Amino acid sequence: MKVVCSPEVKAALDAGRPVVALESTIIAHGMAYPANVETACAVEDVVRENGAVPATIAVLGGVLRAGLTPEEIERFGSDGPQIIKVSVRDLPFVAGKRLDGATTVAATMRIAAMAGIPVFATGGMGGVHRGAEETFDVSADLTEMTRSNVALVTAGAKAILDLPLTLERLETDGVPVIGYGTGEFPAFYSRSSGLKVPMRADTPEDVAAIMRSKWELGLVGAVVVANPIPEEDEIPASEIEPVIASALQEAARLGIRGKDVTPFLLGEIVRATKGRSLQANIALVKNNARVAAQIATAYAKG
Ligand code: PSU
Ligand code: MN
Repeated sequence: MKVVCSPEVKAALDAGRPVVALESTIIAHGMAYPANVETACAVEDVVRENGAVPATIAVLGGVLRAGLTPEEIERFGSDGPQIIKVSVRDLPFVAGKRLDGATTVAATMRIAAMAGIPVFATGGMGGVHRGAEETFDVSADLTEMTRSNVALVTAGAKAILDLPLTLERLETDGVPVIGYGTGEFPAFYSRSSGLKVPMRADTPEDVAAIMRSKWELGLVGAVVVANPIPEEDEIPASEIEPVIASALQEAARLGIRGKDVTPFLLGEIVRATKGRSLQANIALVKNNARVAAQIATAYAKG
């Protein structure tokens, strides 16, 4: 199966110019309409302003696509949760049944790798959920990081997760986790988590060199670039933690399971913070898009 690239994405890839992959679950399931569409378009603009071509990835009518039109982004945003959230497990279903699908980090990484796009910006990657020792809830994003050669720029991992266990799993899987301009693993809404990153890089060129070395060594899989939310947009951990705790309680009370867990928790947090967490989320995605475009540019120079 081939990935169908937009003419702009195809031209950039053919010419060896920088491209940044973007996911679509964040559009359909991660934010409400119309903030989701505004953010998706603003993020594409940030990628362009920083010298790269944005490739928003999704499945349309069963076709794997890289680079959506503004009309397609508008439709994904307004149809929202009606569009199937597609992780790697769901790809054969939506492709086989010719359906639309909003791709998670895992599915987007796979499609980006198939298309030859080595850099991908998201908000926050999935990881090991709190209580995973009972629920076994570990995002397929982590599994895919052992399979697809893509650098993922993420604001650390969402504070709804178990961050120490997420880092342990990445260590076991041999996935480099690079603190970008920081020695600490960022916690999505907050810059700090109290957890150290195993390595640090301060420039796009340093990250590009690490990516090249990983793949030249024949090591398969992702490089995680943990990029903290800008200071002016962060929500201190002490403020967000009680909100997360009550969202987790509510999820348990309602028996939310499987792929519904992450969208449910994000929605609860937006409601409880009266939109402040949404502002933080938008700011960090844009910041990740900027850094990803700079890394893609450095990597393309070879
Ligand atoms: N980060 C966000 N918003 C999101 C997600 C991440 O800021 O909506 C999505 C991503 O698509 C990620 C997914 O891959 O949540 C993880 O879902 P799960 O835990 O079910 O694997
Ligand atoms: Mn899960």
